[in-house]
Amino acid sequence: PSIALIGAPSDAGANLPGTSLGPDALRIAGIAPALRARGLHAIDQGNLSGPGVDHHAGHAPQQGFRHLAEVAQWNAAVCGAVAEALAAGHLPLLLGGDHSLAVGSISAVARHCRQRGQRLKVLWLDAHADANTPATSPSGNLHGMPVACLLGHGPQGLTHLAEHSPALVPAQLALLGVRSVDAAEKRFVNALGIEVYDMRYIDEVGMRATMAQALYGVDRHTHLHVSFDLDCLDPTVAPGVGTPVRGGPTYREIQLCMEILADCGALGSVDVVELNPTRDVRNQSAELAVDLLESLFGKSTLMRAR
Ligand code: DIR
Ligand code: MN
Ligand code: MN
Ligand code: MN
Repeated sequence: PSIALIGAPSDAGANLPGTSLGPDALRIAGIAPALRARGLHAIDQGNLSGPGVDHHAGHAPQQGFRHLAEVAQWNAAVCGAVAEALAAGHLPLLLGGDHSLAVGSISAVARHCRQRGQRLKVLWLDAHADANTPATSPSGNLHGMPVACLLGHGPQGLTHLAEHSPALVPAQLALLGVRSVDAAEKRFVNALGIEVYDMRYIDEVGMRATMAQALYGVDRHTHLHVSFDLDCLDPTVAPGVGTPVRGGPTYREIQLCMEILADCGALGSVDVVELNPTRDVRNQSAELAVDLLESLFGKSTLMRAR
């Protein structure tokens, strides 16, 4: 299918300004030509528009979150654009923007799958569990809450984007690369029985066996959504993020992850989020993201017949 690149230049859900520059940094790193070089038809739809926020104003969280109105408005736009792309038969590739935008993107994907009776699996690649609720969040930043919102826990403006709530049930979701989880967030993740492959698991069993577990039951008829937070990567390879956490996958480990995802043949939609060019070094994290997306879309580093 054609790939629809949808830019969502928002930092309303983030802890810092700067993820609003993410879509253009990915374009400058050559995302569209890289996909075209793979023989794919990539259509850059440009950027959605939405409200800015003033991170310097130092607003304290209200009812547990910061900038909810702005985040909800961005997510409504993202949900609409992703739904439109799916309806047109395109594979939506959301260029974030902070990770709160995955609520809109995945709400649209979930509705699409529900309407077609198609199985959905969401793979969440992230250093964080993103499963805070307004009651548990230590920061009030909505980029720390999208998993909870998608599971029906959060403000109405983010839990009902595509009418049906919750958008997802825990069994449709797997978190991978996790190494920074707040205490109350950990209780929430465990209480809901969310599938988590944290860094210790990856260290102990290796990426290949981890991926086999995470993709158990995913076949070519499944819609696989990959929500890729760039802070999943070790900050030594991807410094351009707002909340870096040491101890992430190496370049080769995450590339293997992408190659295995490509091989499963079920990829249906993707988010690339949390790129913050103001924290980057000569756009290297954007270039790395493009490199990894090439792998996700089937580029093989070895001499395989693909
Ligand atoms: C932290 C950080 N758990 C929070 N979360 C981040 O603010 O809720 N998510 N950075 O991406
Ligand atoms: Mn503010
Ligand atoms: Mn995240
Ligand atoms: Mn993260």
